[in-house]
Amino acid sequence: MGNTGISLTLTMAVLLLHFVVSFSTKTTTNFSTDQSALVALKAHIVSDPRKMLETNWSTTTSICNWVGVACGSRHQRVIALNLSSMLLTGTIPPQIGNLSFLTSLELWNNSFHGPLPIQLTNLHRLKLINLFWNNFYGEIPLWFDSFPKLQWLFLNGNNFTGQIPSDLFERLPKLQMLYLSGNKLSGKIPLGLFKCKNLEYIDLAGNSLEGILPKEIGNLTMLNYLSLSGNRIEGKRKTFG
Ligand SMILES: *[C@@H]1O[C@H](CO)[C@@H](O)[C@H](O)[C@H]1NC(C)=O
Ligand SMILES: *[C@@H]1O[C@H](CO)[C@@H](O)[C@H](O)[C@H]1NC(C)=O
Ligand SMILES: *[C@@H]1O[C@H](CO)[C@@H](O)[C@H](O)[C@H]1NC(C)=O
Ligand SMILES: *[C@@H]1O[C@H](CO)[C@@H](O)[C@H](O)[C@H]1NC(C)=O
Ligand SMILES: *[C@@H]1O[C@H](CO)[C@@H](O)[C@H](O)[C@H]1NC(C)=O
Ligand SMILES: *[C@@H]1O[C@H](CO)[C@@H](O)[C@H](O)[C@H]1NC(C)=O
Ligand SMILES: CC(=O)N[C@H]1CO[C@H](CO)[C@@H](O)[C@@H]1O
Repeated sequence: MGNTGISLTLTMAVLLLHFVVSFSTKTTTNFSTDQSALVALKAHIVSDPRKMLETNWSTTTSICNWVGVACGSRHQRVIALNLSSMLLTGTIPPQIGNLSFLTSLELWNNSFHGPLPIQLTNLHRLKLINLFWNNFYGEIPLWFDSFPKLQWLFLNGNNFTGQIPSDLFERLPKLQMLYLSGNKLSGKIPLGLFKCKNLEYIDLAGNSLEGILPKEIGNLTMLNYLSLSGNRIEGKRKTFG
């Protein structure tokens, strides 16, 4: 009996140890995954005149204390990144896609440029993407439909070209705000847009869009703001709300 008791206790202790070790290994692994993603981002910033990140984003302190970084309290994973209005110039590296707990990505009012890396699609938890007032260019990627929780999408004031992909919106059921104004988008407003039943704000002003405003606009019962000015779109001006 005594022996069984001891060996049971031992087994439990070994199991517990195993659990603690594997748990902390996992946590560490993912923590440093986030860290290396942010270090990669920092390495892709070519100009930081206010030295916002230079000393603050030091690997000797926890990334959760870095300026612009917010972590979840339970897992200590990065849930929000906000580098807005920091006068930063640079590109977004593919490693951004490793911040797998990210719900909010805000880089607005900087000089980030280049195309958006496809690895952003790994970030299924994103609710907010706010990249307005940068110099991102290229076409608005089709894969922007990979965000089942996305509510707010701000790509206005960049240099995006080409058409708005027609099936872009098929899988964005939660979208409430869509800001694409001040780019160089052309072609027609895709019908797919009107499948986003939760849309409240649509701003497509200041592009080169053309055609007639589709009657399906009436399907968007939540809509209370629509701006199409500065395009070549026909249709009556209409007030919602
Ligand atoms: C980095 O910035 C954050 C937020 O401003 C601040 O709380 C933290 O102390 C800074 N860390 C270092 C090492 O400067
Ligand atoms: C992000 O940072 C900007 C500039 O510091 C601030 O105005 C904005 O409120 C922040 N966003 C959130 C969600 O806290
Ligand atoms: C944009 O960033 C610059 C530099 O930080 C700041 O002076 C300006 O007020 C910001 N604009 C907005 C609208 O926040
Ligand atoms: C992070 O992302 C890059 C590029 O997408 C990838 O090569 C790398 O294996 C990922 N994982 C870690 C732990 O950095
Ligand atoms: C926008 O893109 C065009 C080429 O498509 C380029 O000539 C122009 O310099 C870009 N403008 C900005 C502000 O980045
Ligand atoms: C708009 O609503 C009508 C009537 O409910 C429906 O038949 C049509 O498929 C909808 N169109 C779009 C693009 O969602
Ligand atoms: C415990 C935990 O969150 N593990 C995750 C660590 O990161 C990898 C890659 O992003 C995930 O596959 C694990 O689930």
